Amino acid sequence: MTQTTEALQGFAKDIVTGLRQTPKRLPSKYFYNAEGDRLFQEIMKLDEYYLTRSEEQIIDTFKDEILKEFLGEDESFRLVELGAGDGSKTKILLEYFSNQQVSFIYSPIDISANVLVQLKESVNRELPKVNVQPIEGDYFEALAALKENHLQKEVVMFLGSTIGNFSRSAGEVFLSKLSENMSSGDLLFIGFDLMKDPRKILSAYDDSQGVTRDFNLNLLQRINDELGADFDLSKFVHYPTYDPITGETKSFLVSTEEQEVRLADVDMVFRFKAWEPIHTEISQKYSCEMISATAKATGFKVVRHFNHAEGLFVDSLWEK
Ligand code: AVI
Repeated sequence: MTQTTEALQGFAKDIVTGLRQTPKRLPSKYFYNAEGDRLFQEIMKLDEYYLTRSEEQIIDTFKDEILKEFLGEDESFRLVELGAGDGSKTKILLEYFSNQQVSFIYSPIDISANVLVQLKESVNRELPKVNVQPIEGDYFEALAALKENHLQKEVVMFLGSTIGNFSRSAGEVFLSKLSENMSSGDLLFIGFDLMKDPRKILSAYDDSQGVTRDFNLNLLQRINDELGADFDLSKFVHYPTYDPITGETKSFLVSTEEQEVRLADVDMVFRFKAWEPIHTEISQKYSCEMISATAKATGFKVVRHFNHAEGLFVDSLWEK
């Protein structure tokens, strides 16, 4: 019997809701199953994907100035990281702070206990002097709990241009909620990918080895695996676009022919016209003016921008 969308939960509900929309869309947060995580690690090593290397360069170049800004007049702080992943960029800072005998606590927040256990183990192994206090749960709930028991300045880090995976308006809603859950004087250290040569941006999302294509298509494979669907991956093409006016990079999977796809577990069939797209991801690029306007609109004041040497990326420091 066909289920109503209301009766479905979580993954199934989001997928069905997205495929029922016109144009069809799928949430990019579902890229990150085990295979998606592996492919994203591969993407970060690609020549064309300049984002990770650029941010690493900023953090490494400015680590002493970043520390001065984080400390300000205070003697200690809590470094709260949203979505740390394997923490490779963060470890540059953790190592430097630890060598400088700074008093700080590192609190990565993640919804996955498994991610936190692995991260804590690797930081303990590589940097045994760092005091790691992971927090499992939703970002805003975790920040609200810290705010209630505010013992020292919090420095929230949101690296990697993850904010770019929200549209500008959704990003503003997210950052406003973040600001509501921080105290006056707390800091936000946030990575933005900058607008630049459109061809450079586009090739970062359309690499020559096809890793980003596989990353995008893996979402259909995940729906096959988890919802008993019969997407034929060879009948969809990966198609990224970049709009140099708005700074939006969008990724699509385009159906190469008219076809039907059945999601057996929810007993639903979705029809695709020839060349009908599914919008799977947004990767918003910013100008410095857009970053400042975003800070202002969401309850923050820009302290300073840490710029990449060739202007590819910026880590921006904001104060609540
Ligand atoms: C995680 N996020 C910032 C990446 C980005 O650049 O938007 C995800 C990604 N999508 C395709 N390549 C990388």
